[in-house]
Amino acid sequence: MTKPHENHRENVAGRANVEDTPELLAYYGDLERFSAGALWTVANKIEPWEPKSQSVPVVWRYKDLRDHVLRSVELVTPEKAGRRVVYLNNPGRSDVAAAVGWLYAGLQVMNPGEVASAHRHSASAIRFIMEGTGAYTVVDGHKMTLGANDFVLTPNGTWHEHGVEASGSPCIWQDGLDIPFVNAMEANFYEVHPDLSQAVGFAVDDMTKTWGNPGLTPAGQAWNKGYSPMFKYEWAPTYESLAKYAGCTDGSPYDGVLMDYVNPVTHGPVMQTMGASMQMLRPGEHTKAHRHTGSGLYHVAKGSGHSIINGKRYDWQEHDIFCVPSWAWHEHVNGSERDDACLFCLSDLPVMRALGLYREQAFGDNDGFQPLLQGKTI
Ligand code: GTQ
Repeated sequence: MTKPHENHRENVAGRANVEDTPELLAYYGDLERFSAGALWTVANKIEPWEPKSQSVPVVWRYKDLRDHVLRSVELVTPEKAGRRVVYLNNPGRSDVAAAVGWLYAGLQVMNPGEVASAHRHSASAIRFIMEGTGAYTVVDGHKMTLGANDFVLTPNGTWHEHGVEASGSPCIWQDGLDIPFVNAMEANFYEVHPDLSQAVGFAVDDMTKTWGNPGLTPAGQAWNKGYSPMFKYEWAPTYESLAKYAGCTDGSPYDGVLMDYVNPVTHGPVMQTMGASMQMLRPGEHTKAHRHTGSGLYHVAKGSGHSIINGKRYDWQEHDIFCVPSWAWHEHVNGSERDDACLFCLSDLPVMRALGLYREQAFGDNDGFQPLLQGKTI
């Protein structure tokens, strides 16, 4: 650890640049005794020229993790563990258990017939289903059936529980929560449901059937909560929408064919703190590099390829998860000349935008592609 007064000696007018002297060191010591400090000892660190993410780019490969996730089934029960989850631990963010930035992620596994008790918390969550049949989630009494690549919300404050029907098969899904963010805001509450489970009070999948119809909204139905009433976004209509849109757009040079999941009432993000998108990279597509504020956690929904993040290449295939830290240069490449590839992305962009912190920049040089750092394939 560097001591505060050793941080950043930048010889730039207008920036802190004070050499230590015995008098100053004594002065710093005196201030410390009264829980105070001299700003110039920390100024360049707390006000960097541009964001300096503590997260490092990581790819979590499903072929590496899947067996370990399944092993947890023999080791702990959902009753004992609360949630049987292997979480994704970014080496730069293990102090706050984040996968990237202020986002948490984990791989949860459940066997047929298992149920994890109902709870609610201030953190919001999504699940992205990876494999298995018979998975379901209940959110505030609304039961949703879940298939591969479906994406379900459990917004902040909603009671939720997960299970797999006895007739199903072992299920694995990705959880994504804003736990680190809500903890950073010192606003996280947690409650276990008094009955440990909820009564289902509505027709199965009613929220998606009510609110998820293209171009139509249920007459006379009001919804004014801060999150989308469409709790589940299914893969088939998502893919169909991307394919249709791809048929009539050149897409973005930086993102290919990208669509945001939205709250059908506001057309804004699905939740206040986290947003989600699905992007299609057409066969052979290589997007140009850009960077923006906001952390992204990508889940490969379909296909294979690689991304170049801050000059290093990260190869990925179906169900791998990788992260792009805030303000990191990134470009994506579909490795197939025949098939499209689809990337689901969970992000904190709604926070960035709502707070006026969103900023983006195109990589200007080299036709918009990052030069690869030597030997940097991960
Ligand atoms: O299912 O609400 O992976 O509270 C971590 C914390 C899942 C959940 C996780 C959680 C949940």
